[in-house]
Amino acid sequence: MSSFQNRLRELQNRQERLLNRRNEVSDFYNGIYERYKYPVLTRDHVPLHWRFDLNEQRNPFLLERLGINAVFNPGAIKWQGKYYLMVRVEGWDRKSFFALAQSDNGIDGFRFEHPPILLPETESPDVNVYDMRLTLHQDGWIYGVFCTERKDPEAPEWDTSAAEAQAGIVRSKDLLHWERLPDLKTPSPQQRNVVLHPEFVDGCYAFYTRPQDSLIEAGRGGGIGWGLVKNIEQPVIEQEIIIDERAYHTIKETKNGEGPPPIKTKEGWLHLAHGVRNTAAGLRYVLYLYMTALDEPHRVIYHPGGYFMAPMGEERVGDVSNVLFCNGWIADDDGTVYIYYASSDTRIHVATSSVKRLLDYVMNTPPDAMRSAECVKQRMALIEQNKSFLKKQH
Ligand code: M1P
Repeated sequence: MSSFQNRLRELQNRQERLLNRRNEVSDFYNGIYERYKYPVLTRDHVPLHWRFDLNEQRNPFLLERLGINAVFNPGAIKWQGKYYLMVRVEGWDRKSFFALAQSDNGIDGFRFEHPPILLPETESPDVNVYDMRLTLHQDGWIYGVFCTERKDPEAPEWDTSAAEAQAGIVRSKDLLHWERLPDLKTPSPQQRNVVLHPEFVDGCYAFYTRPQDSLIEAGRGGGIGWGLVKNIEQPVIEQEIIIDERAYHTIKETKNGEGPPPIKTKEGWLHLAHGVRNTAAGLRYVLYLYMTALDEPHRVIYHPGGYFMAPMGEERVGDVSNVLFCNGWIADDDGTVYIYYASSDTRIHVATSSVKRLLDYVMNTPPDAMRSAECVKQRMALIEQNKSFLKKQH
């Protein structure tokens, strides 16, 4: 066997071991969710034939021709009994594309069984596309809302990083073939983290938005927004209101953004979002939950203080360190919730919980008291409540 063949065999075996590795609940405990020992997807899960030219004549050294830098920020959906992730796959060239990975149980065995998605374009070509949110809408379509980034047409020639982010929209009936609709128009100069609500509201399509002044800075864009669209084939939000504001000295001081489409529960719509604050080491992204009213999905009724999940251990390190980001979760028929989150823009993990536990968390965790003295009072109240229990134990 040639050294090309030996190396290839070794790579194939190594990848097969990775793809077949069973996942295990980790030692971490907070009662709210389980974390898992292994990421569900890394760049090493990407099929070898997407990266290497496997022809020995053309590629005698078995060089990786089109490498993959990272897989992260997937949309998620359970479809025909399988758990699907619409993964943001980023090449060595910094461009992202979408690819579907599927698993039978939602916690391991994720594989890319179809080639990358051929995303149709509008008359204004996308330079980069990423972070698709999948919504199975009441109208029967599966929608994918993603960020489309293009060079800012107003930027002077010397400025090679000014860009414009907007919400692109596609829809499908099978997750593989997608129809592109026009990009969403809103009153804001830029948009990211736009999510389609799964049900009609007042006969309209409803979107969670994140208005922003520039590519990185939310600026005057005050938080997670909301707006209605009459015609999804010409999607325009005329009026955008802020439903979950950024706030000083909180986990969402710098910016925030809606995660996946909310889960409908008997108590209200359960939302997962990310909050960002600045530190001496750069931006820190954590995840938080909140709940809105069933009849008014834009009206916040519960907002636990602090974060729900923050980067830990190896999650803290990656291409953009100190980041957890989530735009996909699945509420299963038995009430299990699979939360697919990415760490540090590098890899994808799963955490599991249940609708019941998440409701308990959201409805019974005190809100952010906003000042140290008030936070101490919250904690003293808890300590006080626990006194009688501790006495009984001794
Ligand atoms: O790098 C962290 C995240 O930054 C952006 O999120 P936001 O718009 O809230 O700043 C996104 O580009 C996201 O993809 C990325 O994970």
